[in-house]
Amino acid sequence: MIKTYRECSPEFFRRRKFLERLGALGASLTPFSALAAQVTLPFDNGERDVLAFPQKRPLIVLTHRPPQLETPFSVYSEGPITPNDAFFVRYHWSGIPTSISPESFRLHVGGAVNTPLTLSLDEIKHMADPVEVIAVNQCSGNSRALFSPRVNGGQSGNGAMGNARWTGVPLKKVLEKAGVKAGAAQVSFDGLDKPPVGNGPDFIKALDIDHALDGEVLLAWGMNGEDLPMLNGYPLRLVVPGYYGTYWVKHLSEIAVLDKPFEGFWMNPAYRIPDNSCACVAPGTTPAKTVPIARFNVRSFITSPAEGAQLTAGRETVVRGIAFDGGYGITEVAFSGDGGQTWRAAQLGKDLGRYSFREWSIAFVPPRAGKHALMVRALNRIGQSQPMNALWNPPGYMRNVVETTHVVAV
Ligand SMILES: Nc1nc2c(c(=O)[nH]1)N[C@H]1C(S)=C(S)[C@@H](COP(=O)(O)O)O[C@H]1N2
Ligand SMILES: [Mo]
Repeated sequence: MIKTYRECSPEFFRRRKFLERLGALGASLTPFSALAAQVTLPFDNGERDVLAFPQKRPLIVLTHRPPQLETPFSVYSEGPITPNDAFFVRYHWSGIPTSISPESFRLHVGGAVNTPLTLSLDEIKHMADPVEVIAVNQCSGNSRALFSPRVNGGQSGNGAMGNARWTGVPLKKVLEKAGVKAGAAQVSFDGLDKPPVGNGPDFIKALDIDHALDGEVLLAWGMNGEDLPMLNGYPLRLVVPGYYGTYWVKHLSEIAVLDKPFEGFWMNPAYRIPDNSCACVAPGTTPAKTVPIARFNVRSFITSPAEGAQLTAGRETVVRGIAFDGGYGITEVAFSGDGGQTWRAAQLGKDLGRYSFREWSIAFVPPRAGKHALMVRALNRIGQSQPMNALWNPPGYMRNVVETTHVVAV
C-alpha cells in the first residue's frame, strides 16, 4: 500500500471544509482565541493560523510551504508523550515527499565502507532486534521568536519540541554490516526532500564517526507505536537522542561514510553556535569562533496552570510541568511562586529515561489575591541549569532561560 500524503490533503486546505471540521474540534481549540482558527503568540508579529495538515490535528502554522507547524503549548499538559498528530513539523525546503511506497523505498549506505548496501524497509526492520527510546526532539530554534533583540529565522514560540517513543535499529548495526573503513571521520545523512530549485543546498547533516557508532543513534520507523507520520519523516528517520532536531534527518535515503569532516551548507555555516560554554555572545555581536550545535541544554516549563490562568487565593493548586536536558538526566526541579525570591524542590514524576521529558509537580497556595509570577528551574546530573536572564546568539538557538508563568489569584 502506498502511503499518500495527498490522499487526505486537498480538503484540509479548503477553508470552508476546515471550518466544518472545526465544529467537531472546537473544544480542543478553545484555549486560543474567540476566532478558533487563529492564535496570537506572545511576541510582535505573533499572529498565526491554526490549521490541520494531513495526519495532524490543528497546529500553529509558521509556514505552509513547506509545512512548518508548531505544537500548541496546551498539548504538553496532556502528558509526557507528545501525540503523533500534535508533534511539531520542521522542514527547510519545499520539495518534500508526499507519497512514498514502503515496498520500493530504499536506503543506500556508501562512501568509505567495504560493502555498499541498498536496503529495503523490510530488510532494515529485520537487521537487528528493534530497540526503543523515549526521546525529546527539539528544534535548535525552538523559542527563537522570544530572543531580544529579535533574530532572523523561523519565528517559533515554545512549540518546536516534542517527546516520543521511537522504534528502530541502531545505526551502528547498519554501519557494521557495511563495514566502516579505517580512517573514517564522519557519516553524512540525506533525505528524500529537495530544494525547489537546483542550486539550493540539499539538506544533508553529518555526525562524527564515534557518535554514529555509539549504539544510541537509531534508524527509526516507529513513533509512539505507529509508523512515522509523513510530515515527521515517513518511512525512516534518524533519531539522535539528546541532540537538536537538525540532526534527526527525515525520509532518510542516503548514508555516506566520509574520511574527512562534511562541510556542506547545513553543517557550515548553518547550525553553528558560539564556541564557548554558554553558546552565547553579547546581544548584537558576532562570535569569533563557532562549532556545530550539539546537545540540548537544560530546559523546564510550567504546563499547568496556563499563562494568565485564574487561581483562588488561599486555596491549593497543583503546579505541573516538564523538564529535560541533553541526556545526562534531570536530578532536580526548583519552583518559585514569588517571582524567584524563594524556591522549593518540586516532586519529580516517573523516569521515562534520560532523553525523555521528566514530569514534575508541586503544590502551590497563592498567599493573597493579585498577580503571581510562577517560575521553574531544572538541574541535571552534571550540574547544568538554566540562566535567570536569557542568553543570546546570532542564529537564535538554544534558548533556555528560566520560564515564568503569570497567574492571577482572586
Ligand atoms: N529531510 C529532512 N530532515 C529534517 C529536516 C529537513 O528539513 N529535511 N529538518 C530538521 C530539523 S531542523 C528539525 S528541528 C527536525 C524536526 O523534526 P520533525 O519535523 O519531525 O518535528 O527535522 C530535521 N530533519
Ligand atoms: Mo530545527
